[in-house]
Amino acid sequence: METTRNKTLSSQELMELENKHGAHNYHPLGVVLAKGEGVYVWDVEGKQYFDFLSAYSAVNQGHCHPRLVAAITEQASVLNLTSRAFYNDKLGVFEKFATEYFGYEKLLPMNTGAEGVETAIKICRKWGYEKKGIPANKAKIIVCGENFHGRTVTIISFSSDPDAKGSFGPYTPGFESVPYNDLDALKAVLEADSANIAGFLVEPIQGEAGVNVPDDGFLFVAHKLCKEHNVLFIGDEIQTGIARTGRLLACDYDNVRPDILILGKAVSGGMYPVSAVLADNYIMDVIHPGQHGSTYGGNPMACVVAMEALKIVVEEDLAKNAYHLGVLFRNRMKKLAEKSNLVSSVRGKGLLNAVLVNDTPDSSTAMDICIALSKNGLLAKPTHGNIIRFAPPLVMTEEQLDACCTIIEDTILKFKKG
Ligand code: IF1
Repeated sequence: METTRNKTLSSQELMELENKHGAHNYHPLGVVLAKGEGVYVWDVEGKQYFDFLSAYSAVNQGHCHPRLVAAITEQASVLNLTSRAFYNDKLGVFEKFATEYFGYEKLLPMNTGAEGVETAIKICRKWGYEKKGIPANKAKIIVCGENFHGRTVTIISFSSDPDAKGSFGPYTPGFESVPYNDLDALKAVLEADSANIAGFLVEPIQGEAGVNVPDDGFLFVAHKLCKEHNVLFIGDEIQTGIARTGRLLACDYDNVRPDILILGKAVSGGMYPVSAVLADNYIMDVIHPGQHGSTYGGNPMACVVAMEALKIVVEEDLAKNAYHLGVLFRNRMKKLAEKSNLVSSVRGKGLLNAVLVNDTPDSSTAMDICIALSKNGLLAKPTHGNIIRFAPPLVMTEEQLDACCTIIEDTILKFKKG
C-alpha cells in the first residue's frame, strides 16, 4: 500500500502523482493496480479484476507465479549483477537450457524486446556483409507495413505508424516495407534486389496492428522465398511466443524455424526484463567481443527467472491450455457478434485475440467499452482505434474464461454508445 506521510494514497491521488511528476507518454485506463495473483489483479481500493491484457503478453504464466517469486527471491540475496566483464554461474546454464529448449546453437541475452530486435538487426546486417558479401553499408532488411517491433529510433524508422514515428528523425536507412501477408509483394522485393537484402523481419501475428493473423502458409512460403534468396528470416516472437498463440512459438503453426528468433516479455513471465536472440553458429558467430553487449544482459537474476518461466510453460502445458481456451473464447465472441451490432468479428490464435468494434477507428467506442468492462471487473485495452485486444494469462481455467466471456457479453449487450 503506497503511503505518503503515513497516509494511504487513493487511486485518484496516485494518478495525480503520475500526471504531475511523470512524462505523459501513456494514457492509461483510470485503474491503479496494487496487487496481482494468477489471472487476477486488484486496484488500490481492493477491487478485483480479471487481467485480459497480461502486460501485453508478458505475464503468460500468471501474476506473481509462486515459482517465479521463489526463483527471483532466492537469487536476489545471492548475486544480482556482475556485468559481462566476468563470467557468472547462471548464464552458461541458461544458455544451454534455452538453446536446447528452442533448438538453436547459440543465444545472445538482452533485456527488453526492442533491444532484442536491435540485436537481431545488427547480427543480420553483419552476416549480410561478412557471409553474403553485401557491399558495405548497402544491406537492406525487409519489414511489413503496420509492424510493431519496439520504440528505438532505428525501429521506429521503419514503422508505418505516424504516432510511433513522427518527429523522431532523422531516421535509420536500410529498410524496405511490404504489405503484411502479401507474398507477391515480398517476392517482388526479393527479386528486385536480392543481392543486397540481408533479412526479412516479421511478426508471426501482428499484435499492435490489431492481432492481424496472416493466411495459413504465409510464414512457410515467406521462409521458403527467403531461403531461395539467401535472406535471413527473422521471427519476432516477443509477443506471440512462449505459448501465447497455442503453440510454443506462433511460427510452429507453419513449421517455420526462424533463422534468427527474437524472444522477450513472457520468456521471464513478466517477473524481470529478459529478452534473447537465438541463431545457429553460422549466423551468431559474426559477433565478436566488443561488438555488442549490455550492462544487464545475461545477469544471474534474468537467467534463473527465465529458466523457471520456461519450465512452467512446459510443466503446466500452457500452450495446450491457450489453444483450448482460445477456441472457446472465439466461439463465444462469434455468437456475441451475431447478437450485437456493436461488435463485428473476432480473430486470433490461442489466447491472443481481438474483437472488432463496429465504429470508426477514431471513435472512442472501443475505449468506452473497455472502461465499462473495467467497471464490471475485467481489464482490457484497445489496440488501434476500434479493435479490443483480449489476452489473459495462459494459466486461466475454463471456469474463469467462462465467467470472463459472460462479463464481456453482458457489458457489450448492455452498452450504449456515448
Ligand atoms: C509500448 C504495443 C504490444 C512487441 C513486439 C517488440 C516489442 C513489442 C511484437 C518491444 C512490445 C509492447 C510495447 C508497449 C506496448 C506493447 C505493444 F502496443 F506497443 F505494440 F504488445 F503490441 N516486438 N510491445 O509487441 O518490446 O521493448 O517493449 O520490451 O511500447 O507501449 P519492449
